[in-house]
Amino acid sequence: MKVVLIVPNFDTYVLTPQLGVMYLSAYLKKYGHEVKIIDALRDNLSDEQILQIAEKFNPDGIGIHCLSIFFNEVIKLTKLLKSKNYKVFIGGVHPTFAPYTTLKKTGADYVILGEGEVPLLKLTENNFVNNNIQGVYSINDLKDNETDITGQAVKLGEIIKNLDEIPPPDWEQIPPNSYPQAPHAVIAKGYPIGIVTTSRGCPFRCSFCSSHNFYDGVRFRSVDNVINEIKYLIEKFNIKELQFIDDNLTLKKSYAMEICQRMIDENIKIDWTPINGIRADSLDDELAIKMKEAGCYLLDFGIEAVNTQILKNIKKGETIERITAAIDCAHRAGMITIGNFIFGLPGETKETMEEAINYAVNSKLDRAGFFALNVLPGSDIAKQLKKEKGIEIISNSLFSTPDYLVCDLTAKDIEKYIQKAYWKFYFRPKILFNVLKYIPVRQYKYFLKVLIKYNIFKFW
Ligand code: B12
Ligand code: SF4
Repeated sequence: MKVVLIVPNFDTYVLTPQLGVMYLSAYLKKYGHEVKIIDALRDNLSDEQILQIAEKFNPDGIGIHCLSIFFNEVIKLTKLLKSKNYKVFIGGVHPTFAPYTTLKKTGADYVILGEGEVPLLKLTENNFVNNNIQGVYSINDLKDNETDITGQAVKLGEIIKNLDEIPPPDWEQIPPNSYPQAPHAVIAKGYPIGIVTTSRGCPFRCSFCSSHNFYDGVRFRSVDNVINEIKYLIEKFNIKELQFIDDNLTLKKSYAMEICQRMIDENIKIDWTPINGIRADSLDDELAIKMKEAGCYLLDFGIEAVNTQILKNIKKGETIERITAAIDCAHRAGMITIGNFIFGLPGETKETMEEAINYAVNSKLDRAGFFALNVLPGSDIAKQLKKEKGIEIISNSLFSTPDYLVCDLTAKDIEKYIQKAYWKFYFRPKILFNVLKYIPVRQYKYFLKVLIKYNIFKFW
């Protein structure tokens, strides 16, 4: 069978390879199917250009990757592809948590829920006819976003328990050096950048996040498997930076220590960072020093809130004292530290936002990100909004403004405090100098785009 997998185009300042579609491509190829990945975001393609490329490949089925933020683009693209009578299926986080709405609004043939490897292979091998494949639904199979037509809760696709059985992502199709600009977080030390995940899932239950509802627990790849992939990326694609995108690379200290030790022992010399952020729980001096020795130059912490009651409200399972201790460890080990805060969480007030700003300014953080709460489909906050107010969440704003209010503040209040936070944090000579020092000239355009998106030039 011939399958096209599409990463849609949308307005963003972040551009990195999508690991999910590369895994799907590699998995389908393992079973003898032909796959073409079209990254319309990287290539800035219009829907018509996507269609032209797809038509040339003459696929039997077309899959679209979908996050909530570009759901509107997915609607338009699917309608165009369906007008040409292609079999279209949509996968990723958004359809997983909003399957019925996705099918209804797009007119796609199927949504594929959860991890896509197994259900997509089954659907492909069945000539794109769904004979009760777990996690695959058409509009006729569903009653709403949570239940199927028989009243049963919708099921996610079958998973591959042993992650080592999934072949390495299909980097050949979208090599790291074809993503020269606007990487994750704008500031990176070296190019090209390789992206790796060592695990899938997260055992925590933060109420603003959907990860724990997408994955059932955590699975780790073997250390050998991860190390081989890193070596492959360096040898084959000459990557100069490595970004781990796990939900939490340091979840299991012994595992993180082993990855670092193997990088040291095998003389793998590369700058790297767990760019999605780590939790503070497992970071101590021993691990921080080992990470630094293995090449880690930056640690990003999901702090979210400073106020004890808010941390409890969001079920973060961490105290601000523990977070501060972890930042101190990273700082002592000589790594750049970033802290990310969310404004507008349940229980937020002007005082608690002020508390967070003061914490950030007085901490050892080198950089900080302040984001408005965006309620993500699949998160516990979204479920609560649905239950209490009947609101069906479509989250597609950019974290500079809240999309749904879950505290007693207005959107304007939250936006204002975000601007204030950025001003107070960054307009200090030492911090400003340190940030500018790390931005390569070619990234200035994107850096400016970020500042504008977050309204940093609007004065408090
Ligand atoms: C790495 C990451 C990033 C990176 C890389 C993004 C990229 N290019 O992929 C960066 C930092 C750039 C990023 C940015 C954003 N991200 Co992000 N990100 C993640 C993270 C931590 C891991 C994603 C990943 O690669 N997982 C590993 C791969 C293997 O899994 P996967 O992508 O989900 O793919 C599997 C399935 O989803 C499915 N699947 C996926 N696509 C398709 C397509 C088809 C046809 C099929 C059948 C199946 C299928 O099969 C895949 C293999 O099993 C997730 C959280 C998480 N744990 O998933 C958040 C997450 C996906 N991001 C999220 C968000 C909100 C964003 C932003 C919108 C933030 C912003 N406002 O700027 C942007 C969007 C930018 C973009 N270009 O997509 C949310 C999405 C929520 C939602 N409902 O859509 C998540 C879930 C985090 C969360 N808070 O809950 N992100
Ligand atoms: S925010 Fe991080 S720690 Fe919390 S549930 Fe999501 S991935 Fe896990």
